[in-house]
Amino acid sequence: MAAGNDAIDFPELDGKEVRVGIIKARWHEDITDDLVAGVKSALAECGVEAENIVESEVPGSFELPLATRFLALSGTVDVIIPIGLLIKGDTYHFEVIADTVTRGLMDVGLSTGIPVIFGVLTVNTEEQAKYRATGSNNHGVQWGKAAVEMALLRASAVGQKGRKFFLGFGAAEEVGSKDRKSTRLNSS
Ligand code: RBF
Repeated sequence: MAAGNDAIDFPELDGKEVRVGIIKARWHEDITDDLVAGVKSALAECGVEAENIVESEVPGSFELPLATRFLALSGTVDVIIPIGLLIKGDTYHFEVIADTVTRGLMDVGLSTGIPVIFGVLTVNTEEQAKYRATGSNNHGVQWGKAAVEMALLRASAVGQKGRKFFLGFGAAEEVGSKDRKSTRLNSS
């Protein structure tokens, strides 16, 4: 069974107008840095401009959901990739926060409409984490591609930069500001 970066294929992705937010948790930073590098290589492959990538960081994975929400509400990015690594330790920390962080990140995407990619590795050992953060199995690569795909999906669904309006999935039609206004009024 295909796994890791071979698990799915991605279509051709044109990211030249996509703005991406990356938020890295500093716990296990040598490994989260590798994941960020994987993300950036995929973004470059998709044509995302370096100047359209916003990077910030938080102490640990527990802080990712709120930081992601702040960035989503800022309106400065089209998609966010929160990156963290939770490794099972001697305490119940992992059990207590893994699901919560996951749910928190999902909630931000659903409540703001800004796509949020799940860039948190939840593993038993550091060795498992390294395997998933290096070489051809660097999961950051598929997170970067997933981010561009979801940003383009959002653009086609709800428009971007005020030039389009919602028509459901597929190609949104470009409309002028006058049309936008009347569309909004009619639907209210
Ligand atoms: N943050 C992570 O991103 N990954 C971890 O594996 C991790 N393990 C932790 C283990 C313990 C016992 C504690 C107290 C915190 C840990 N954190 C970890 C940090 C956590 O996500 C958060 O930054 C801090 O609890 C401060 O809110």
